[in-house]
Amino acid sequence: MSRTPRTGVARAVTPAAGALARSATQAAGRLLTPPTIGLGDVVPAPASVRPRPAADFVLAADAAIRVSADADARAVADHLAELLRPATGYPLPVADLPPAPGPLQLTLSAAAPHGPVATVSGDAEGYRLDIDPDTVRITAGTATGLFHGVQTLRQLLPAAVESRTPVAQHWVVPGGSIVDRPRFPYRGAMLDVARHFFGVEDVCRVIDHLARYKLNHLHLHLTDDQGWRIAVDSWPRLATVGGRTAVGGGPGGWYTAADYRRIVGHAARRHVTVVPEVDLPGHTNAALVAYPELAPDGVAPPPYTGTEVGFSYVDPTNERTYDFVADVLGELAALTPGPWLHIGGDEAYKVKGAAYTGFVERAQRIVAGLGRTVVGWHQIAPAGQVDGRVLQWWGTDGDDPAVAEAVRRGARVILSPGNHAYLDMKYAPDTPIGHDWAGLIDVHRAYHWDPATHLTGVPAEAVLGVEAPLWTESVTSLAEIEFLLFPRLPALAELAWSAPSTRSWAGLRARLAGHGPRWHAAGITFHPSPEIPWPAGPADQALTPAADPHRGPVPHQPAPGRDHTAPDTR
Ligand code: TNX
Repeated sequence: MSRTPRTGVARAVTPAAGALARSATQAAGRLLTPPTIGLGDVVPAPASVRPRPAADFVLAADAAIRVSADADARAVADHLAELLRPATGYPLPVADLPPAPGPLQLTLSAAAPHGPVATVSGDAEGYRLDIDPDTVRITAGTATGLFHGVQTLRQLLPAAVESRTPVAQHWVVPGGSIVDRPRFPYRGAMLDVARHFFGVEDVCRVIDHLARYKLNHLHLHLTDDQGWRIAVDSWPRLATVGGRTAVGGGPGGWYTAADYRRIVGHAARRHVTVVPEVDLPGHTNAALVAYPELAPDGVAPPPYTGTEVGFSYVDPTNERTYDFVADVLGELAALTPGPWLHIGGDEAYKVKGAAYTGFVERAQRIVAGLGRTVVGWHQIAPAGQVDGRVLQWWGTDGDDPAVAEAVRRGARVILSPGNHAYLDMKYAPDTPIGHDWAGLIDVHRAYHWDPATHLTGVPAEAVLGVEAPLWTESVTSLAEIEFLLFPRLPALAELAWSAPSTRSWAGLRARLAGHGPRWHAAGITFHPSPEIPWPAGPADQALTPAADPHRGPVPHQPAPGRDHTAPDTR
């Protein structure tokens, strides 16, 4: 059971409100639909786009989806059907290929994707999309590639496809071919569920947002001073005591094993891997409240609901601490199918020198012993190398000799530069929530850096990818999460997916503009950044996000004066 009083309240929707939301969504879908969608209007920008203007495809009411006879591919076909059914109202039955080919085809092929950019071998995530008047065909070597192809197809349909209720619409897909594959294998976002807790439904919706933009990792920051968010059977008070607090004194909450499995399962069906983080040895006040024996003085500290960092730590000289680390990571590993375990390691200001590196090295060995790959914030760089270890760099100055040295010893790097990728930074001085310690990050700033060359002494081969962290000291609702994610998350996703030769700021601005109506139709709150030329529309349709009738109203309606709105047409 998730402790999510907020989302519980938001679901109480009256029939009248539901009807209103439905008609508002339909109206917005009709009015905001851009007149035409080009084959290249995709975010992230595909590797190769070849339009064939006379070859548009129109989805018919009796269309069927045909898929290679493979369980994972079939799941992708079912996902496509589920995406298209609500707005089209079409039945879209799914069946195996062959015998009947059908107008929508998802084909697994060892040779795919083939085409001008498919010369790189081992590309497990690439796909090919061919659209002609009779067929839409997605071909890929893996179900993951098919899934990414489906997300591209979704973006090529009119924005009203995002409606959760039927819309009268000509469902046209522009003709031509796309061949696509990612630049970096690790493309992610982080959600801090420790400073404020977000329930399973909210996390699943964030996963959906990642999947739209071909991000394939969700890092969950599960523990911090203000709250412990995952049940641990062998140390039960971590959740039942340590989970009861949050920044600002709210009720907190935690995930049971079943909750966490639901998140992991939802992510897996969207080809997203969950990366759980237990932040150690600092950021542990909530754990110490639950188990004072781990504290250096053995005394329980008061619960913490402020936003300072760096004051708490588990005792690195106490063997019991390592029992705790091994038990917690062991249970988490058992619940987590993905290869990564994140041990934090940031801002442990009171554990210095050899005490710190010694602690990290033991934690790294525990992770290795569980058969997993360790990830840590870049502060762990001075600790000894273990096979495959990954440093998540969150600095703001690309000269970091300790990280460069760790890379020379074999570490790989995930880039989360604080001044480009931190989604908790404000867009502008008047952004109502967020921080500014790493600067203001508008869409241009989020987009203007190159992961392959950003860190001195860290070659492109050592860069696993990009992750955009969202810390939630100032974030209390799903609408606020979305406001900080959109439109920056799609911009960062493009940096991680698209080759530099295929993308540009001018192109991104134009393509993001076309996504505003999609977000509106999907009920996604976003920041109407003045950098983006959002399509014009009647003023009243631009002011509130369309509520999704199946979710209830948008959980947090913006307070007066707050700028949590759908596209601004000024
Ligand atoms: C730094 S980035 C932190 C977090 C804060 C964040 C706020 C990192 C590894 N540590 O504890 O939430 O700044 O922006």
